[in-house]
Amino acid sequence: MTLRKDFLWGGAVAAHQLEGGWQAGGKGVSVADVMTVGANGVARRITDGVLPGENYPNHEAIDFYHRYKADIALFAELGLTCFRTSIAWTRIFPKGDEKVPNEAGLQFYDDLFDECLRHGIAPVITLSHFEMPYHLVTEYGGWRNRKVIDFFVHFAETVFRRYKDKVTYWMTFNEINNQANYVDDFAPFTNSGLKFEADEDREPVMYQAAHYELVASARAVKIGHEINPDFQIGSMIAMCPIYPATMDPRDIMKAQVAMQRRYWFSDVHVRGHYPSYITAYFKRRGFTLDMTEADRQDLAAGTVDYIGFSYYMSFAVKDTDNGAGFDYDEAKELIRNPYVEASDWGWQIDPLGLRYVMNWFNERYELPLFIVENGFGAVDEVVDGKIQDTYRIAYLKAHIEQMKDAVDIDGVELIGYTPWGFIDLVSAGTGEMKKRYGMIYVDKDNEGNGTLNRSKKASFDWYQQVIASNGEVL
Ligand code: P53
Repeated sequence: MTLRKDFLWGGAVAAHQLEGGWQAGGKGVSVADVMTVGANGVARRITDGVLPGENYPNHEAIDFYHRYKADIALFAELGLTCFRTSIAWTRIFPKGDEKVPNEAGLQFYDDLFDECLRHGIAPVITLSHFEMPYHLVTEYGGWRNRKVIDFFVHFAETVFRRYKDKVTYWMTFNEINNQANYVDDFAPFTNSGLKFEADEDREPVMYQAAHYELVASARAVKIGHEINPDFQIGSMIAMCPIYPATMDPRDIMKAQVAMQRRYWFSDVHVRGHYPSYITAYFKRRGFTLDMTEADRQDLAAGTVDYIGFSYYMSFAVKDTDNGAGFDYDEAKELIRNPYVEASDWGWQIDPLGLRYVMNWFNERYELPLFIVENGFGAVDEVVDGKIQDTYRIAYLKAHIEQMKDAVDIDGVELIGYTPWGFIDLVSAGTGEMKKRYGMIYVDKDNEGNGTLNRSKKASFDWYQQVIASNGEVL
């Protein structure tokens, strides 16, 4: 048997993408609540607060807030041994800067985790998954403000204490490195609650926000370990490896720089200090960031226990500036890789890349890995009452095969695998329901119409036997 006996087979979601109940139980407005629905190739708009007449898909999402008991029974039938979700910060601290938490919000997650545990499903919890309190954006400028560190640490400490006997696996910031693309509005806002002035130099603002988040993450890790030494607290990195377009040494160098710009975040999480290539870059660009000696001590004292990461696709880059500094602009310089297929949304499907990145992480950090997202966003059609999502099964099967090779052939230590959106939910990038990842279908469309009924797709039956055989039967 390739995978360890206690391998965690799960599914992954995030609070704002499935719960709905955006004002239930005293919940506050989060950044996800002010994002409208987009479409394939059409960005979601970020509105000035919640405005009448707009379609905000996260407000209701798939109404998991009211349906979680029946849903978890279905997750148990699927055979999950873990369930990755997040705690909506705004249920616990509706505005983010309160001293006293909202009891109704805390109780909701007590009930949810109890329900999971009753079914033998371990909750795996992300503290901040694209859903910070909107009040922290309007009053403090989001993570550009150092004060937000204390608010986050207070939130982390509150939930660590409350759920210390119910949750073992935690992650601090979901895909903290998405904001390496600071040119588009999406990632800076969802990661860090950043909104920019028209003429503002965005890049140093992103680095400053990321620094505060890394300090907050490290402080949370340290406190978490004090509250329960058994806690496993990980990073969460969006891993899209960036390949060189050719064997031209300039392309190789360009790809290396691109990887540095996208993955220095995990260096800090794991090693507890900044890598020299990034401090040299700050110096060269003249970025003077607010980083104190106390911050450096915090970073060193709160390194992560494992690497949680998402893997959907790979990127490729070509050197187009003839080596003039090999600087890299994530939003502009990526090219289409002709060796791999792409999804309808242009995400380049690359199963072997999963084995490649598992080796990359293992070589660099020698920490256990946890694949906390992987999946295929596609349009599903009901034929004779059932969705035959063979394309999704093919995607997941190909990735699980590579994951097993990384364990078996390359000796990588792997904790678990939680495919993304295994129950259909609102897409983060586009706000659509149509971009589905699920093994469980949810009857709802982009306009918000539908019964919200749940039903099993063909991939449900397939994944059930994958889990039952601990990955032997694919
Ligand atoms: P959607 C970009 C690149 C890789 C992962 O994404 C990303 C994103 C943001 O769109 O997000 C993660 O829904 C994220 C989830 C998200 C999922 O991937 O845009 O952690 O919240 O839903 C899939 O298709």
